Amino acid sequence: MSRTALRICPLCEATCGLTLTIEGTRVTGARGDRDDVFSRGFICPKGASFGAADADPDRLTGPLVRRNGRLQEASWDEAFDAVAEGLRPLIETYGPHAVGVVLGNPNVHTMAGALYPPVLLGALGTRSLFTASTVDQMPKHVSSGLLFGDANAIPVPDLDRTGHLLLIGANPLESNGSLCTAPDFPGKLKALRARGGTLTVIDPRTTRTARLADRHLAIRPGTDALLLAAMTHVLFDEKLADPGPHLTGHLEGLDELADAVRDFTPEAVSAHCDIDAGVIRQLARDLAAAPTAAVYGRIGSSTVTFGTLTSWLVDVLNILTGNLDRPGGALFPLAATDRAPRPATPGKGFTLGRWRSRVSGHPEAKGELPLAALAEEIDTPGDGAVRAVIAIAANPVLSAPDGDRLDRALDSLDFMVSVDPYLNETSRHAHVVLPPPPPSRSAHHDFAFNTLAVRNQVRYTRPAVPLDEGRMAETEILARLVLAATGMHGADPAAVDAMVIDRNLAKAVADPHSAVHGRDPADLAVRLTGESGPERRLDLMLRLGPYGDGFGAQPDGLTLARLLDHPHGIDLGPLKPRIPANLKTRSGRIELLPAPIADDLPRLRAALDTRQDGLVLVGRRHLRSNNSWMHNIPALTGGSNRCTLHVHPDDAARLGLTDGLPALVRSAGGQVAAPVEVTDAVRRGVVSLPHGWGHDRPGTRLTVAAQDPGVNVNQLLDGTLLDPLSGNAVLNGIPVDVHPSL
Ligand SMILES: Nc1nc2c(c(=O)[nH]1)N[C@H]1C(S)=C(S)[C@@H](COP(=O)(O)OP(=O)(O)OC[C@H]3O[C@@H](n4cnc5c(=O)[nH]c(N)nc54)[C@H](O)[C@@H]3O)O[C@H]1N2
Ligand SMILES: Nc1nc2c(c(=O)[nH]1)N[C@H]1C(S)=C(S)[C@@H](COP(=O)(O)OP(=O)(O)OC[C@H]3O[C@@H](n4cnc5c(=O)[nH]c(N)nc54)[C@H](O)[C@@H]3O)O[C@H]1N2
Ligand code: SF4
Ligand SMILES: [Mo]
Repeated sequence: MSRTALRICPLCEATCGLTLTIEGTRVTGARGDRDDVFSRGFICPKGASFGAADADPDRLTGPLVRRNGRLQEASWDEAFDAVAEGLRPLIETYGPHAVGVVLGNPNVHTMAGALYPPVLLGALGTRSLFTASTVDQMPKHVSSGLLFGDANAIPVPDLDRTGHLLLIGANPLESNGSLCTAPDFPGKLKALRARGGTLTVIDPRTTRTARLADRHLAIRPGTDALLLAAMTHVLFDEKLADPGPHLTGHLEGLDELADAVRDFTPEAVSAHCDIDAGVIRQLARDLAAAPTAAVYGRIGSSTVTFGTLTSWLVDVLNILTGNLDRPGGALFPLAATDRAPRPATPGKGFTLGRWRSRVSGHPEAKGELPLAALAEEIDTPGDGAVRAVIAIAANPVLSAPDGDRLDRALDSLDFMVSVDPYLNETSRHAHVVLPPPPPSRSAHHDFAFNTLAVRNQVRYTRPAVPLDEGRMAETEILARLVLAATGMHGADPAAVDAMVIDRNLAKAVADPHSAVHGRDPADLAVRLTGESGPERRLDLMLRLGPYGDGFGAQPDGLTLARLLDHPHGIDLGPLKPRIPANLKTRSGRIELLPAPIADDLPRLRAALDTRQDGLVLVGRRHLRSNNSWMHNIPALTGGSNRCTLHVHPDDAARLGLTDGLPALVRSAGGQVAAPVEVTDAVRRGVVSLPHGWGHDRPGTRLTVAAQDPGVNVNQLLDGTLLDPLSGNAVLNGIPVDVHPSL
């Protein structure tokens, strides 16, 4: 007998609703949920392989503890005993900064990852926080922090209503979108064109997204900041800059901005970007002339030398063309678990560099140090060295620069715990591995992605399949980890949720803007519903959120119970303007030319005087991949999803490279050898390797991935190439030379 259950897909940022077919306890099929209020039945090959990913026989089924040098099966109690015994003495001797917390990408795809790491960090008090953000979107957080005073205020393109989309360094036809949660991104781009809108794609590769565009400009990698600065220049120069009545009065520094971009004429940047000056002018004019438009940049605009400047310029263009915070432009979502809006008041602003990393003196950004600096923080001896690592859903040995060095560094730790379903390149170094259950066994709500979604909506799915005997929910694993790491080992994990609830209720009743101001927190706590601590925490956030019932203040408002009555979700409407209420800068306005940006502009100006003509490397993603951890699913591997070096035919001829034969790629940071794939999908002067490969290290349990391991592109990096403002690793536009490999 088979049955069906709903489950929001956790495999990428699109958050599609899936209908799973389940036989016994096994997921045997997955299709798009046509009634899902947001995804309306969309599904991609990864979502369709949910069952295969869920039932991967290589997933760990219980905790592992290192004994006499070898990882061995253990009970949960033994595992948490080992965590407490491993961590506490180190913290007591060396202090909290000796514990590095490493948070990987799937934390934004699980409820556990949203609810517990903040508690862990707060209780530990460590400054040694390293996350996937600094190999990804930290430049966007920094530019948003500086512009709007809130690092998490990230405008998203209003895909369903815009008339003109300028897409920079993103390939949503493979990635399904990022910092822009939109199920069926491909369909939305087609719909944009069908309604007469324009799609422009800026990408050194002729991606599937580029092929869909009206205009594709194969820019020279790493030069987008120059291009966007020149477009900004044109807007001022041709008197096209017009933020619109809705933003006027909320802006600071417009004249200073005009001055700051004066040198960046289209003629000055053209040769660097390899884009005709006339085309650059036209891009700016078209953007200004479009009735509605949105500029949107992702990985290719972020993981580059000028990542923060590029991210800043993306929103500068949205602002100057009047498109920020208006329908059809780029707007700020308002998620159901966001804080309820309140009257606009100046905020605390956003500060960078409140402390610095020990070895290289990198400034912190958003409380984080660069993931690229993790290895040196471990392997450089001295006071303040990282001696223990708590890794949650992270595989930095493959995803961060110089995996070989990090490999050795992790191996030298006094203690390491990994919360990971796999024994992989990173978790193999752990003293304790705590495996979460497969996704079918977990409840799901998108705390992070709803704040980035192109439509306000809320959905929650309970576990599709009950937990198997002997398994522990990831929420409980993380709650117990919090206790074990903070000297409360053995306490009831429910106490962690109760503590958070009490704290948040105490804050809410003391807040004059809260719907529950002045009420009795104990009375509110008993009104929370939910089968578990995490559910009660979700209930609390929903009820105090912008659409919430305010514990009775808005009787029709949102509660967990009401959400459970709507298994396909609740639509909360299209994105709405939010400025100025959401601004948290000290001035209470959008700060167009913040000091750290102004201070970084000379670096960009200097780039005008340095021509780089050599070969550079960029990355790429494949629709059936997911960073480093889905190469173990047979249904998703093979075909074109391979770790090959894309080389343009002219470059192949010039460099003596042959399709199918290996090439040696060398950079200042290292070298790798990979088979050549000659293709005009990449422009001249640029080669491309995907990331997340290199599954040939011993001591892992990735049977399928190890058969076709590929190479780790991040071995080309030594961790020194960073965007200075954000500490983000430079992963695109790396100078390389390429030779046939003998
Ligand atoms: N050269 C290059 N490098 C890159 C990139 C690039 O474009 N080019 N992209 C970067 C980007 S954008 C990112 S986000 C990072 C990603 O890098 P990481 O943050 O390291 O993420 P993944 O590679 O996805 O590895 C995720 C880990 O989480 C585990 N995992 C999977 N599901 C779960 C779960 O439900 N719970 C737990 N606890 N663990 C789980 C997996 O087994 C794996 O070990 O890589 C970055 N690295
Ligand atoms: N199938 C699949 N989906 C994924 C992932 C995955 O690994 N596989 N990873 C997920 C994650 S963690 C993230 S962060 C998102 C990322 O989502 P996207 O940002 O859409 O990621 P990519 O597909 O890497 O697209 C980046 C594009 O930037 C281009 N590029 C490189 N350098 C430059 C440059 O200097 N300038 C410009 N203009 N373009 C450049 C590359 O050629 C590439 O086409 O995808 C998510 N979705
Ligand atoms: S697009 Fe993303 S969320 Fe949707 S089914 Fe595919 S992997 Fe899952
Ligand atoms: Mo990412």
